[in-house]
Amino acid sequence: MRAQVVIIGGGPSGLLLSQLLHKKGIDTVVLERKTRDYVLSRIRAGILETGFVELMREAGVSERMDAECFIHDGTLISYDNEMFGINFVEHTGTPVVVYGQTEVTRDLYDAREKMDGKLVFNVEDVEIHDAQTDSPYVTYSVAGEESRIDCDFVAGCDGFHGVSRQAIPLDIRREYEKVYPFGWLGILSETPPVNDELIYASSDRGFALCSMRNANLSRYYIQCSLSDSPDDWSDQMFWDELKRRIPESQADKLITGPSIEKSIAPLRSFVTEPMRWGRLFLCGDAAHIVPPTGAKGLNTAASDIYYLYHGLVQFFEDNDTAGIDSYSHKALARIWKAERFSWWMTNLLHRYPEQTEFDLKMQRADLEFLRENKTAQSVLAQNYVGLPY
Ligand code: RFL
Ligand code: PHB
Repeated sequence: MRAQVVIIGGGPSGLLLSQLLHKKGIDTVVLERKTRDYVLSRIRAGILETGFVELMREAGVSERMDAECFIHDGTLISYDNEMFGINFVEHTGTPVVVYGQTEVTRDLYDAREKMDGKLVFNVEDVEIHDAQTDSPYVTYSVAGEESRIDCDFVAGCDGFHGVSRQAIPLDIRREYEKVYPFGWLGILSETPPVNDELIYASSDRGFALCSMRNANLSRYYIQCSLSDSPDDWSDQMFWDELKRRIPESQADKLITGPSIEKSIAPLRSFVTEPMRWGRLFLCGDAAHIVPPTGAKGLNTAASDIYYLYHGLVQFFEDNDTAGIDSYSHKALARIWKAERFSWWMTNLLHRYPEQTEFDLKMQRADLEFLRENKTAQSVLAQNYVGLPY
């Protein structure tokens, strides 16, 4: 088999790239380790920057998103019983969009299948060969049967645990990592959201986040210990703890119900450099991870896809390598700023095991400054709605 671009990983990064390239007449094959249903069962991101939304429109897959999404003009931040709002539109002219990653991925799968896109599920033993030559190829097997695809380029969109990053030799690859000493326990429940806007809550008992998917589907998170397992937390325990971490005015009106999903995500900051090796390009979680506090993970994946998509189109249409040559540099310049923002938001709002009284005072001063100072709010707003591509 032959394809112009082999895309490893059928998560949002890989599917979006495939769909965008397809619209430009560039053919791709997407290799996914799991099944479509498995990928769609993972509950992840909820907030999209407008840059992401624009890419979905360009890919021709925005119809349902445009009809069903919620537009959020701002967010709420609380500490103890204090709560204040930051209006994104006032500061930046731009809102954010609430539309779940599950729905984004479903829309992309539907579009790819409608257009007879080549998607191979249940692949195993994916290997990238000759990435440093002009004729790379990828081998893989499905149910024990081996296949080979010759191609011009390979896009490694296979997430943090994928094989693409590992294909870059260790003497070239440099990795930067920070692992946080806590996780997020998240639940999804068929209940109305407690507030029209998201609430990022700092409290003596740790961080909490009130988010949503639609008018009757809420997503809540609480900071938890890394040794916890979701089974340690009954629904009742979760709701009780959440209520202790958000302002009383919100706890009093919180509507609870049975969870329909419950999981724990560890928090990590991670970047690998460079993001290109020969004809292999890394995109999304394969190259970088942010803690979810700034809602930046999927959105940084989207900016990678934007740069790579334009670079590949420039190559295939004009035989010009300028876009792909600057890919790693451009993508990393934006990613490091999103890493900084996510790290800062995490530090601002979470309780750390080794935190001293002094550290707590610093955190409180930072929160009070943010509450009182419009310039500080503007800085948060600019980062939250997304820095320009
Ligand atoms: P994914 O989604 O991990 O997809 C990678 C795909 O590659 C497949 N794969 C392989 N396929 C073939 N061969 C192999 N060897 C393979 N190895 C792996 C996997 O099965 C998978 O299908 O990466 P992608 O596409 O780069 O997308 C990244 C996003 O998923 C991620 O950044 C976000 O979910 C992060 N994130 C958030 N991002 C936001 O922008 N806004 C948010 O509000 C937000 N909230 C979150 C989040 C992530 C969370 N968790 C669980 C980590 C909230 C949470 C709780
Ligand atoms: C979510 O709704 O899952 C969500 C929202 C905002 C975040 C992280 C996760 O910062």
